[in-house]
Amino acid sequence: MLTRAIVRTPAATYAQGLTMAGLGAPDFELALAQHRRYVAALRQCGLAVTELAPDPAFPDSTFVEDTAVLVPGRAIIALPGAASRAGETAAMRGELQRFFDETSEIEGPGTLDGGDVCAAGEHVFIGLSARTNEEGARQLAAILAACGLTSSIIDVRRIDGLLHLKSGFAWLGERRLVATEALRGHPALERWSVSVVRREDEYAANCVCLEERVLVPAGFPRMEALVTGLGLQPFPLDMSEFRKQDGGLSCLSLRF
Ligand code: CIR
Repeated sequence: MLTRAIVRTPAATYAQGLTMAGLGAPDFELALAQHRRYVAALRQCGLAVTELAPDPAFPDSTFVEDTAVLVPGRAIIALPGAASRAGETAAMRGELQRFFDETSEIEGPGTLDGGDVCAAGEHVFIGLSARTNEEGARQLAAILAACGLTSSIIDVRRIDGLLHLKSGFAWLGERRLVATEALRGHPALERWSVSVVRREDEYAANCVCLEERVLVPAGFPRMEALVTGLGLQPFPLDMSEFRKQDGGLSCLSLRF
């Protein structure tokens, strides 16, 4: 059961971050308001939230999920694949050491973004992407195996529009997954119950399941209906200013 989350408030340099979305420049004040709402939602769902101060040296540092992979009892410090983001892990390492006795590190030449890692109970899906390479995935799989967790690889490098695996994929508890159309039929998903969303709803496949509630981006009624149909409760949040920077709901927090 998840009890805590770590977030980082967007910095004034937020608009200078990486993006391929082509949706225009983000409105910083609106991003701050959406972030406040996101933090409030995590608290409403029962999580104790640690809010880290903005770090203007790293425009993408609000996307804290990419800096680490958290499994019960262990924090694995990632090594983000984008050069401008690699330094984000230093501050997060110190923060996580307050909560985790055991830490591991992804080491070069491996690279790994937390956004490519989807923990689904005792199993972890690891995406290969433009940010996570085979060596990073191999190192993570070995660390997870030592923790008693199984893993499988999903290569999204040829899938247009997916920055990370979780840009189009999420765990909804038990054996339930939600995935974008392009991942339908992937061998790693056999024996899982996969709800497939249409390409136009792909952004909403990045959602966050917190027990019975599922944080979903606002504006995707088919996704809300899908969540309701699974007996869960959708909790829509406006994400427009994070989407402009290629960020999804899960990217804004580390949950453990
Ligand atoms: C980046 O390109 O790294 C950021 N602008 C967005 C990161 C989004 N993170 C995620 O999907 N886990």
